[in-house]
Amino acid sequence: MPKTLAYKILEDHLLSGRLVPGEEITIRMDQTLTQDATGTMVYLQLEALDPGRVATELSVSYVDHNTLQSGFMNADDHAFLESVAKRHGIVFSKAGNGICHQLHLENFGAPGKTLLGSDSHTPTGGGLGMIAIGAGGLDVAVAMAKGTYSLAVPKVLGVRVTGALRPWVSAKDVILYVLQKLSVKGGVGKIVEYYGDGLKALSVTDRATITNMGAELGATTSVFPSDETTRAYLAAQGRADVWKPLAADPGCVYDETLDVDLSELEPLVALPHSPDNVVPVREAGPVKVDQVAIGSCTNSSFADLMKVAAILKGRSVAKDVSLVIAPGSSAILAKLAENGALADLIRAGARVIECACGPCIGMGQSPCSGGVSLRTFNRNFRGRSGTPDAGIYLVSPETAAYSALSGVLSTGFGGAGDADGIALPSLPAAEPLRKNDAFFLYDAAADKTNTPLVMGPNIKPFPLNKPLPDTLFLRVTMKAGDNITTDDIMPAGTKVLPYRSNVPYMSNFCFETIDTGFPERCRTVTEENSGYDGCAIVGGQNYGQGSSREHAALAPLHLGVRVVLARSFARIHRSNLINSGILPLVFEDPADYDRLALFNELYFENLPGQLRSGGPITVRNLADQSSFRVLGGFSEQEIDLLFAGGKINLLKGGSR
Ligand code: MIC
Ligand code: SF4
Repeated sequence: MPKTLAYKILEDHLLSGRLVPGEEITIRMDQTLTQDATGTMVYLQLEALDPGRVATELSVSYVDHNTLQSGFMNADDHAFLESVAKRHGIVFSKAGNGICHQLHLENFGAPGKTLLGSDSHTPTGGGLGMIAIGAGGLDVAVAMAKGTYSLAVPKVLGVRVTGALRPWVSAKDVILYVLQKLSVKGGVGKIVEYYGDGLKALSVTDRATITNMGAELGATTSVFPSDETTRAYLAAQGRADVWKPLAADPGCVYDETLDVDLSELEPLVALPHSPDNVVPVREAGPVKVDQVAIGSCTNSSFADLMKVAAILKGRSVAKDVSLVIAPGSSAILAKLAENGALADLIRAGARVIECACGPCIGMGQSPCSGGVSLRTFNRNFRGRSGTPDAGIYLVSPETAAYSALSGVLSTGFGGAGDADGIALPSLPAAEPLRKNDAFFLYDAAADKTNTPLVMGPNIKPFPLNKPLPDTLFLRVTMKAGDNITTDDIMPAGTKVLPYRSNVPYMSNFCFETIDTGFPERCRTVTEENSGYDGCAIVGGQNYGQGSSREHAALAPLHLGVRVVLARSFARIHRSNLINSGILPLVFEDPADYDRLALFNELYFENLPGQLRSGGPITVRNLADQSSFRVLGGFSEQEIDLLFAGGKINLLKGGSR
């Protein structure tokens, strides 16, 4: 039977299970990546698993999130990460080298390979024809130790691409269009596979913009074929040897399909505060702009920044606009410096900052109070920029640069740009970028496990759960709404992000942007003699969407959360909860969500029996002595994890 490209790559890596949607499979992981904000936990967990050299073909540890170093914490973390890399044969990318996904695409991604990353935008690699999946840190640690990863087989959604993009319309508009059509929940349980004639007009970095932001669809990953365009990109990187042609079998059948005619697209914008809140720029109304930020793993490629430089060249950023640009990698920045485009950016009034995540994760460049910031990034969740009442608009680099000049949200599309004498450059599909080996440390020597770990005082052990008891008596300490993000559960930004290695400290900020009382309420529940076994969180639909940060499970675990009840869960967060031994349970009747309130007391009886039976689980609400039912939908492997109180306990033999 003809197969989709996604299933062909999965089949090639299949170790156990059947490729049937919903069934659990285990696949071989060729590569892993980590970044520093999730990486310290990943590597503490890896050390707990006591491995030798990593079992993957290649593992890379990037430093890109916590590069402000406003105290000793980050530099200590970087030293720790470097020491772990040496011990286990992991490539280390130093701070300043760039953003993990951009760097991985440039230097290590290869068609047909599998990649697991402790960051939700790992699917960027799908632009090169990889199956690249974002996961919680512990899953990545296990992939490094054992070279494997287990997941429920996703369905495949085929996106047929035809036509060609018009000037001032680019890859960002393609994915914004897909988000408009499918929403932030539209990709859940699916791999998004692109095919069709229109692909030849999209470069690898365009494709990577699209697969990157497929994360915002909630998709497991997104993938493009590997074709002549891929070959040209890899050849330009001096890596033609890793190229191979890959495509879906002709006549394969997709579970769902979507058509995108590139010629029909126009510049789009995601309005605050969700990436799927998409309208055409021309319909967004007059929006006066305070800040424009260009960069992030979505839109910081050489081609993106060359377009920006061409738009800005010889002009000035509007007087009341602050324009900030963070290139995706040091190789890109070096090339912009060498060809003079950097001078065009600076002369136009751009603040060119370090090659790192920076403003995308709220590390600096927060907009002014109530400000409007146009960003080429992938997420515009409320508060993520560091300014709670700012409005973040997601746009393409072309729209961002043009708006920086005009001072209002606007586009050169439809003649206006050309009328202003701005001609967009015609760029080759791939431009050679010289790898910047000054920023990479390779330590491939066989056994370095006696290299000492460098652990600063901010690095604290990660919390461990207890094995599943027979009964649970819990108190509801949080009732949250729909689409709660992991930025809501465990905020980032300059105040909190530097403490990623210190879960006890971080947990003081849990749910801070929604309800500052949460940590304290949990503490009264977990104090001795309270009579409770712990806390429960109640959430709406798509609970835990967004980032892969495991801290959104570890901080609640530290605060005593044993169960999260929601209308539905986002994939990575659900796994992170299970890996931490916290039960993610879905209301059988969604209306039961409305019947629950803060401080309700919930009683679970015969939990092991109920879990093993695979059927609905009954919960008693002591507030009115009513009962309701929730569903786990757990695989055998997940049940074992929950019984043991989490993955580390299970792997260390703590199962009951
Ligand atoms: C993000 O974009 O939210 C992050 C920061 O890159 C996260 C990872 C993290 O929280 O460390 C992600 O997307 O997974
Ligand atoms: Fe970094 Fe932003 Fe990309 Fe996350 S989305 S990896 S914070 S650039």
